[in-house]
Amino acid sequence: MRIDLITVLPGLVRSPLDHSILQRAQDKGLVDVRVHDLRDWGLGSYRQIDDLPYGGGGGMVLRPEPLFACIEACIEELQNDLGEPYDEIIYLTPDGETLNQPLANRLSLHKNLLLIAGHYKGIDQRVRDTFVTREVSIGDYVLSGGELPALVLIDAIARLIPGVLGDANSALSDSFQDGLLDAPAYTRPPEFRGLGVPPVLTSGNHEAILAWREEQRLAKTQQRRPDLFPPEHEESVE
Ligand code: 6GU
Repeated sequence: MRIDLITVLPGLVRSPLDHSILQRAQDKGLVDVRVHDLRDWGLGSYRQIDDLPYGGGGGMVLRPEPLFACIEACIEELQNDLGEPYDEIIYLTPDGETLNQPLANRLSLHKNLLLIAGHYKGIDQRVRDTFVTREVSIGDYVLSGGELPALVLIDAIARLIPGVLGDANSALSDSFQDGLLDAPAYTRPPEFRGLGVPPVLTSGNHEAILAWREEQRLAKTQQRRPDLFPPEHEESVE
């Protein structure tokens, strides 16, 4: 999958992309993330990218010219590299649809995504009207910019791409993947500071272990997330 990310803070997004699962996904050639600095398309000798909002109010708005130029350059570069268009151009914004597992699943099936991380008071509406095909929020709280949400979205998508995770099954057994929270996990030692491990897990009885985990998942979901209960299995890919 090819993911282009437009940001005014390229340094902020670099480190998470260069570690752990996301790094491995890129090293394996399964995900190709390219970060584009909007400032490169800024206006004049000050490379201006933002301005005061028409109609007043606080904060700054990203101007349309640098974003139009950057987005059009990305579209052209993708066409030159792969001969393909973006499947989605996604603007990260608190007023977008809330990210959940079914949406991550759906987006992970695409080949080419362009993500736009806004900043300040947002971006000029004409950019949204012209290019953006989907607007995504990562939850009902306000962050300072779209960079962290873009990284959250990239992580949620990349780990679903076949071959990215070591264990082919582990993405499927995640909390939320089938609408239930995950069961408790234990590892060695079997006793630590007087704290034991549920005997079933060391019993060697695989059927009993599966039954125990299912029981734990149901109980935890009912207790912590009654809004998810009963789980809607049909919704997992949509
Ligand atoms: Cl996508 N952007 C910002 N600035 N804040 C958020 C968000 C996005 N999602 C939740 N809060």
